[in-house]
Amino acid sequence: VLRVIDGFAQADEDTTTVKVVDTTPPVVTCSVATPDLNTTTQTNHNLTSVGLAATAVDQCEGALSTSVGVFGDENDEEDTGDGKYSPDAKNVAVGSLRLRNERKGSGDGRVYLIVPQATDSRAIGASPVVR
Ligand SMILES: [Ca+2]
Ligand SMILES: [Ca+2]
Ligand SMILES: [Ca+2]
Repeated sequence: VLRVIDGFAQADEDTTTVKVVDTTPPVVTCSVATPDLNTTTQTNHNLTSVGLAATAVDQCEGALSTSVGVFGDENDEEDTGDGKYSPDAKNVAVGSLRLRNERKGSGDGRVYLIVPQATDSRAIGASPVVR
Protein backbone atom coordinates (compact mmCIF):
# COMPACT_ATOMS: atom_id res chain seq x y z
CA VAL A 1 0.00 0.00 0.00
CA LEU A 2 1.28 3.43 -0.93
CA ARG A 3 0.12 6.19 1.44
CA VAL A 4 0.37 9.78 0.29
CA ILE A 5 0.01 12.63 2.79
CA ASP A 6 -0.36 16.21 1.53
CA GLY A 7 0.56 19.48 3.23
CA PHE A 8 -2.81 19.61 5.02
CA ALA A 9 -2.27 16.17 6.54
CA GLN A 10 -4.87 14.67 4.25
CA ALA A 11 -3.97 11.11 3.38
CA ASP A 12 -4.96 8.85 0.54
CA GLU A 13 -3.98 5.29 -0.24
CA ASP A 14 -3.44 3.30 -3.34
CA THR A 15 -1.62 0.10 -4.18
CA THR A 16 1.56 0.14 -6.14
CA THR A 17 4.20 -2.30 -7.18
CA VAL A 18 7.79 -1.76 -6.18
CA LYS A 19 10.26 -3.63 -8.30
CA VAL A 20 13.53 -4.51 -6.65
CA VAL A 21 16.35 -4.74 -9.15
CA ASP A 22 19.47 -6.44 -7.93
CA THR A 23 22.47 -4.68 -9.42
CA THR A 24 25.00 -5.53 -6.74
CA PRO A 25 27.33 -8.43 -7.46
CA PRO A 26 28.06 -10.94 -4.71
CA VAL A 27 31.06 -10.18 -2.53
CA VAL A 28 33.60 -12.98 -2.62
CA THR A 29 36.34 -13.26 -0.05
CA CYS A 30 39.01 -15.91 -0.10
CA SER A 31 42.31 -17.01 1.36
CA VAL A 32 44.78 -19.87 1.18
CA ALA A 33 46.39 -21.40 4.25
CA THR A 34 49.51 -22.39 2.29
CA PRO A 35 50.35 -19.62 -0.18
CA ASP A 36 53.90 -20.86 -0.77
CA LEU A 37 54.29 -24.59 -1.30
CA ASN A 38 58.09 -24.39 -1.33
CA THR A 39 58.36 -23.37 2.31
CA THR A 40 56.53 -26.48 3.52
CA THR A 41 58.00 -29.17 1.30
CA GLN A 42 60.52 -29.60 -1.47
CA THR A 43 59.22 -29.63 -5.02
CA ASN A 44 58.41 -33.34 -4.82
CA HIS A 45 55.61 -33.38 -7.41
CA ASN A 46 53.09 -34.26 -4.70
CA LEU A 47 49.61 -32.82 -4.81
CA THR A 48 49.47 -30.59 -1.75
CA SER A 49 46.37 -29.19 -0.10
CA VAL A 50 46.58 -25.40 -0.05
CA GLY A 51 43.68 -24.86 2.37
CA LEU A 52 41.56 -22.74 0.07
CA ALA A 53 38.79 -20.91 1.90
CA ALA A 54 36.20 -18.76 0.15
CA THR A 55 32.78 -17.35 0.91
CA ALA A 56 30.34 -15.47 -1.29
CA VAL A 57 27.58 -13.25 0.07
CA ASP A 58 25.01 -11.42 -2.02
CA GLN A 59 23.00 -8.48 -0.68
CA CYS A 60 19.74 -9.86 -2.05
CA GLU A 61 20.29 -13.59 -2.05
CA GLY A 62 22.52 -14.20 0.95
CA ALA A 63 25.22 -16.85 0.90
CA LEU A 64 26.03 -18.32 -2.51
CA SER A 65 28.08 -21.31 -3.53
CA THR A 66 31.51 -20.61 -4.94
CA SER A 67 33.12 -22.24 -7.95
CA VAL A 68 36.88 -22.33 -8.40
CA GLY A 69 39.11 -21.92 -11.43
CA VAL A 70 42.85 -22.67 -11.35
CA PHE A 71 45.48 -21.51 -13.82
CA GLY A 72 49.24 -21.97 -13.86
CA ASP A 73 52.01 -20.10 -15.65
CA GLU A 74 53.68 -23.35 -16.69
CA ASN A 75 52.28 -25.96 -19.06
CA ASP A 76 50.76 -28.82 -17.04
CA GLU A 77 51.68 -31.34 -19.76
CA GLU A 78 55.30 -30.25 -19.98
CA ASP A 79 58.21 -32.25 -18.56
CA THR A 80 59.60 -30.30 -15.59
CA GLY A 81 63.07 -31.74 -16.11
CA ASP A 82 62.71 -34.86 -13.97
CA GLY A 83 59.48 -36.24 -15.31
CA LYS A 84 55.97 -35.35 -16.35
CA TYR A 85 53.25 -35.12 -13.74
CA SER A 86 49.66 -34.24 -14.51
CA PRO A 87 47.15 -32.88 -13.66
CA ASP A 88 48.64 -30.08 -11.57
CA ALA A 89 45.35 -29.26 -9.83
CA LYS A 90 42.97 -31.76 -8.23
CA ASN A 91 39.85 -31.63 -6.07
CA VAL A 92 39.25 -28.17 -7.51
CA ALA A 93 36.78 -26.75 -5.00
CA VAL A 94 36.76 -24.61 -1.87
CA GLY A 95 38.35 -26.53 1.00
CA SER A 96 39.67 -29.46 -1.00
CA LEU A 97 41.89 -27.87 -3.66
CA ARG A 98 45.26 -29.55 -4.11
CA LEU A 99 48.04 -28.19 -6.30
CA ARG A 100 51.09 -30.02 -7.57
CA ASN A 101 54.23 -29.01 -5.79
CA GLU A 102 56.59 -28.70 -8.73
CA ARG A 103 58.28 -26.24 -11.03
CA LYS A 104 60.20 -26.39 -14.26
CA GLY A 105 63.87 -26.94 -13.42
CA SER A 106 64.91 -24.37 -16.01
CA GLY A 107 62.09 -21.92 -15.20
CA ASP A 108 61.75 -18.98 -12.82
CA GLY A 109 59.31 -20.76 -10.53
CA ARG A 110 55.68 -21.57 -10.91
CA VAL A 111 52.76 -19.35 -9.97
CA TYR A 112 49.25 -20.69 -9.63
CA LEU A 113 46.30 -18.38 -10.01
CA ILE A 114 43.21 -19.37 -8.02
CA VAL A 115 39.96 -17.66 -8.99
CA PRO A 116 36.91 -18.28 -6.78
CA GLN A 117 33.73 -17.11 -8.43
CA ALA A 118 30.12 -16.65 -7.41
CA THR A 119 27.14 -15.73 -9.53
CA ASP A 120 23.77 -14.49 -8.33
CA SER A 121 20.53 -15.02 -10.25
CA ARG A 122 21.18 -11.96 -12.39
CA ALA A 123 24.41 -13.56 -13.52
CA ILE A 124 26.68 -10.99 -11.93
CA GLY A 125 29.91 -12.68 -11.07
CA ALA A 126 32.78 -11.66 -8.88
CA SER A 127 36.27 -12.99 -9.18
CA PRO A 128 38.95 -11.97 -6.73
CA VAL A 129 42.32 -13.54 -7.10
CA VAL A 130 44.67 -15.42 -4.83
CA ARG A 131 48.13 -16.58 -5.69
CA1 LIG B 1 23.22 -9.48 -6.33
CA1 LIG C 1 52.46 -30.90 -14.55
CA1 LIG D 1 57.05 -18.76 -13.80
